[in-house]
Amino acid sequence: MNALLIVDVQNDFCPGGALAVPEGDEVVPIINDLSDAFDHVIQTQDWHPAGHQSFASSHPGHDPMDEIEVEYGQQTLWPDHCVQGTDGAEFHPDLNTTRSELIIRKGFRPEIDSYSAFFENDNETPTGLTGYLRERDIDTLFVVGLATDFCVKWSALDGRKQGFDVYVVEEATRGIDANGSVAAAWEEMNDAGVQIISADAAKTLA
Ligand code: VGL
Ligand code: ZN
Repeated sequence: MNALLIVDVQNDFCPGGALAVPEGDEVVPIINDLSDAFDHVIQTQDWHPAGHQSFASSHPGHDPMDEIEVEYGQQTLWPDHCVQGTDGAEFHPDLNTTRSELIIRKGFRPEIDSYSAFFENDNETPTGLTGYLRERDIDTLFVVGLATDFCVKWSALDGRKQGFDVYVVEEATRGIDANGSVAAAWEEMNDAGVQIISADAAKTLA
């Protein structure tokens, strides 16, 4: 059984937002079209408390995109984004969310960032998604959304790690692309057995 997993299609990741992904809003109509084709739709929502550890503003002397060492390893620092309860954390207003059966919020622990829909960035704190999918007999995920090189990539890789079949719909994602990170992300996903397909192909498999 298949599900569409819509990753972080939120105002802050779209043009005009705090951590805007170039052309991030262009995925919205493509995703809406896909949502209609799938029997099951799941979303993630980046959902940080103010003062989150991943925010550069929490580390005096640091700027967004700096890397720092934290308890669980390297952490990229970001502009303040997707703060709980703010407009930036809301889904893009044109995203059709009515068919979403589950919305996983992530990144709400002040000291741990969370890119993946499955695990936080310590690689061990689960979001609960694996259990949810197994209990519902969902074995195949079609991943779309933002950003290709962070939350989409880590969700796809962890999906494979957890034993799911994973497709990423290429034109339904956009990336931040720091130093070629989008090209590297496609390669990493491909190497992990993630299948990269078009929206048309995804619809025929839905
Ligand atoms: C994301 C950086 C920080 C993402 C979330 O959705 O890809 N990237 N928080
Ligand atoms: Zn975030």
